[in-house]
Amino acid sequence: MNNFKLQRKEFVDGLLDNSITILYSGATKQESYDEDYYFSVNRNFYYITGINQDDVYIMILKRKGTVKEIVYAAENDPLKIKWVGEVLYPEEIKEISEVNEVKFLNEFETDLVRLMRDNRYKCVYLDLEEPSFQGQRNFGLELKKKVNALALDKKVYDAYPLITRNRGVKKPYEIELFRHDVEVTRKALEYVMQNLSKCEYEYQVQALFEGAIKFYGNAIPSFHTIAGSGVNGATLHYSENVKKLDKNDMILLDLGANCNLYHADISRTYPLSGKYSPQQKTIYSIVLGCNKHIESMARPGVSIHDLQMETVKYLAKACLDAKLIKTEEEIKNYYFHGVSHHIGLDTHDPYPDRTEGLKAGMIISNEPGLYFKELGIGVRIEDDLLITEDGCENLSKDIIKDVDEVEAYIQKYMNK
Ligand SMILES: [Mn+2]
Repeated sequence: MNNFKLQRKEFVDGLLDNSITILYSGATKQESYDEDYYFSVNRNFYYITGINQDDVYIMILKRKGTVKEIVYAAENDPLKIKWVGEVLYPEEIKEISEVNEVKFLNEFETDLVRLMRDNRYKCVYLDLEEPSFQGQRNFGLELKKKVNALALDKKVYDAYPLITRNRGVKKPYEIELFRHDVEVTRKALEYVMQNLSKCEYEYQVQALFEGAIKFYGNAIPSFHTIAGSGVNGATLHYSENVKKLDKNDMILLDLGANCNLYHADISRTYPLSGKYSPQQKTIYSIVLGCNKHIESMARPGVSIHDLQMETVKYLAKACLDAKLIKTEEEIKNYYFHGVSHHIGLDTHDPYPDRTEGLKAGMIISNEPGLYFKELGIGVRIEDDLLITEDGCENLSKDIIKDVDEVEAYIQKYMNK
C-alpha cells in the first residue's frame, strides 16, 4: 500500500457504511484574457489520492464493509497535447493513487445521477471546506446542491474535519519532504545574508530569496514573501516590498520554500547595517528568548493554545522588565497574533482544534514577535518544530538566529 492509499484507507475506515464520498481536485481559475492562475490542488483531495491535476473527481462507495473507488479524469486531447502537454493517463492515475478504476470525466454525471437514486446508499460525504473563500466558487457546496436535488433522502456529511484531522500527524515521508523544504529555505536565507549589503530595496531582498529557492530546489514561495524593513516590519503580512532600505533599520523576513506541496514557514529579522542597534538588540533578544522558551515547552500533551498563553506571559514580563511597556495588558498593542499553527500541505494547516494536546509527528510553527511601530521596529523569529515523543525537534535549528552569529555572518560578506 503506498502512502496515498494508506491515507485514503485511514479516512475510509472512519466513514459510515452505506456511504458515498465525492471529492474534487478543483478547477483552474482564469486570470485574464488568455492566462490562467497556476492551479492549486484541493489539499484534502490530494492527501487521499496523490493526484495533482485539475478537474478530477474521486468517488468512494462503502457498502457492507467493501470499498469501491473510482477516479474520473479528463481524456488526453491531441490538440492540447501540442500546446500544454499531456494530462495523466489512466494507468498513471492508478499507479499514483492505487485506485483500481479510472473513468473519463464524461461518465461522472451519469454515475452520479444513478448512485444518488440508489437507495442502498444512505449518506454522502463531501468536502464542505469552511466558507473562507467568499466570492469564489466552492465546489463542495456546488456538489451539495446537486446531491440535495437528486437525493432528498440522503444525509450529507462533511469530510473536511475528518481529513484535516488525519493530516495533523505527519507520516515519515511527509516529514522528509518538509525537511527538504526547510533545507532549501536555509540555503536561500544564507544567500540572502551574503548579498544583503548589495540591496537597495526590499524587493531586491525578496528577489534574492525567491531566485535562490528556485535555484536550490525548483521551489516556489510557500506564500507571498514578506520583506518588511523598519516600520514595515510591524505590519504582519506586509508583502508589497517596495521601500528603499535604510541601513539603520532591520528587515523582517517571513518566507519559505515549497518544493513539493509542503511549506516551510520561517521568519528572521536581520540588521541591515550588519549590527543591531542597542534598542533593536533589546527587542530582538526578548523575542529570541521567547522563541527558545516556547521551543522548550512544545511537547505531546501541550496545546497550541497553551503555547499562546505562555508567549503572552513571557513577552509581557520581558517588556515590562525592559521598560518597553508600563502594564502587562499593554503587551496586546505590541504582540497580537498566534505563536503557533500547524504546517503541512497548507502553510496554515487547518487542524480542527487548537486546544487539543499536541501529538508526536505534528509540525507546528514557533513564531513570537514584537511590533513597535512608533520605534520603526518589527521583530519576528519563526522556526518549524516537529513534535517528538518527549519534546520537539527544531527542524530549522540550522538557520542562524543568535545575535552574534547573525551579525558575524552578515558582516563577513559586507563590501565584497
Ligand atoms: Mn507562520
